[in-house]
Amino acid sequence: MESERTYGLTPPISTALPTEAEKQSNEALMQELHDQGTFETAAETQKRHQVLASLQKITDAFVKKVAMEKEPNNPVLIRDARGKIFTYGSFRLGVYGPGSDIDTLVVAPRYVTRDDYFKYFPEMLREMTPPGSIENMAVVTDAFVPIIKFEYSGISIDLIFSRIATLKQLPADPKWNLKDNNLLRGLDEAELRSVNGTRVTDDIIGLVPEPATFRLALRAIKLWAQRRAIYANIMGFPGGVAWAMLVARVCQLYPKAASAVIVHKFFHIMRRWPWPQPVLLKNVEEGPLQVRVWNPKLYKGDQFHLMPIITPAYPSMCATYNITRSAMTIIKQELENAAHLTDQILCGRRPWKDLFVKHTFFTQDFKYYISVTCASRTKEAHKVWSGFVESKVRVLVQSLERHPSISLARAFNKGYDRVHICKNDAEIEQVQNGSLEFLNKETKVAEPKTKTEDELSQAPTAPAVEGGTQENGSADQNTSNGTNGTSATAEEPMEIYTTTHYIGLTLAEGAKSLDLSYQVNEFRELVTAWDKYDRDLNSVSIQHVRNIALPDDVFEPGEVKPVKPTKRKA
Ligand code: 3AT
Ligand code: MN
Ligand code: MN
Repeated sequence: MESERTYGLTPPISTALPTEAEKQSNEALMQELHDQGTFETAAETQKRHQVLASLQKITDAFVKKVAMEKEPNNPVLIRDARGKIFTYGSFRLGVYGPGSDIDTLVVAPRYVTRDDYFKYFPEMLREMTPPGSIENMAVVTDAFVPIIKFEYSGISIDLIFSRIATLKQLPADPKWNLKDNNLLRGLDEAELRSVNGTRVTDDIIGLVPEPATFRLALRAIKLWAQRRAIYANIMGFPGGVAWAMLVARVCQLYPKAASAVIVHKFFHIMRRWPWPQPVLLKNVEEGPLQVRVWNPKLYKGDQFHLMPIITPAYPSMCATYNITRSAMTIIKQELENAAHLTDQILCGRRPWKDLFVKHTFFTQDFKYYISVTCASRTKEAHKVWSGFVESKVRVLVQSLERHPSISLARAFNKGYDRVHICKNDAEIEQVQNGSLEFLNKETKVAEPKTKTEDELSQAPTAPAVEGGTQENGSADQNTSNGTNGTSATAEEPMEIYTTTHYIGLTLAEGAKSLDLSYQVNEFRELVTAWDKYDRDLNSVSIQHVRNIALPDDVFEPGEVKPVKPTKRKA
């Protein structure tokens, strides 16, 4: 018998091997995930590996170039100069699909700085690849994690960088990795964040008993969470890393189980999880740096995490620090529903596809919505502005859920990007305030293709939302905010870019009216106080939207838009 390693902080719940029925259910799950298009072809995967091999070559050349520049009289150092690429994200976890990017980290010896990376890497990418194969490059030097984004032969690449300050030469051993905490010594915050992605994913893989079982189960959980619109770190839901850690924990508890069983147990374990007790894959490590490690006993802030899921690699952090109270309510409900569904699925009474049914955020879940529309006059300005506003929507959600008349505020997991063609300032102003009258018909809205089985929405019977001091049910009084400084040429049609986020509201029992002016104004002040906010280019508008007034493009073919209830019951 092989020696059995224990994974995780507690002994397994069961070490049972899969039964025949479970093996069959597992086959069915695999088939369903194929049918749902979550796997790419072997040829596409091979292309990814070619792209990575090419990036490794460029990385070596880049390090050598810097070595020659900085140590011209050190031929040995130049001869042995090399870099190394690592991946993180869905590719590293082995759960990538046809549209996934490759999240890649470039690691270099200590004399190579981030400035060198941004100075040389973009041009070397173009020089060392076939003409035209690198497209849409964006170099973002001042981001939280500085990054070069591009497409290489049609594959999106997120390329980040860190040097290793303790090493003048990277080891040639192909097994060399970033696990050793001492490699973090001397790195700045951006470098620490950059190596963290790889260190965390590597640790997660190393902490599950059967990586292949883990991957298939995680694919299922990811697809479920995406379809239920509860997969979005930025909106206050768990992101890819957090879902991966939850699945990994369940794998530790059932080390021999098939993926189908892991999925089933996942819902049962997680719906009963005694939050705020953290989900940990191993004991939180101390390390060589003067950095904070998640510890609610030491740090008051860490006590506020509602559903703490802690990254294993030093320095451990809470991957779910931004989960809101409403998000937690929704996640628990979804776990509960899925637990019952998978009870049926595992015993063969329902098919796996029932687990992956799309959410009903726009068709059924709410009668009242808040829309947050940010607008810009140029594509470039919009990228920056919409990114910032997106990162703050969760703050508005949190302030809405504290409102006495609101029991639940739920942000949709992503915003809707639209392009509008306006002929004059009046039209621009309407667009800035959320009008879709001047929509460029070419506008594509990013929504994953999903099978839908929606029924007609129920006739809503909640109390009317009154604007309080507002008129027309609009929460936005100062509608011309940010538009004052400019005047568009009357003749030339102008493109206006908008992104709209929708927040669904459930009113508290007995709530009679809904005055959100305080929350709305506070949010508007927060985002427009940003030092990169440019009132000539950017604007933001927050509106009430009734379910029956939702725009058509949030509905997919086959979905039924809510209609005004008729007096009679059908
Ligand atoms: P896809 O298959 O690419 O859709 P993924 O899990 O790889 O799924 P991403 O490429 O968006 O997702 O992210 C990969 C990792 O990059 C996850 C997280 O560690 C890091 N990351 C992504 N976005 C952010 C962000 N805004 N802030 C901090 N870290 C981020
Ligand atoms: Mn990715
Ligand atoms: Mn990415």
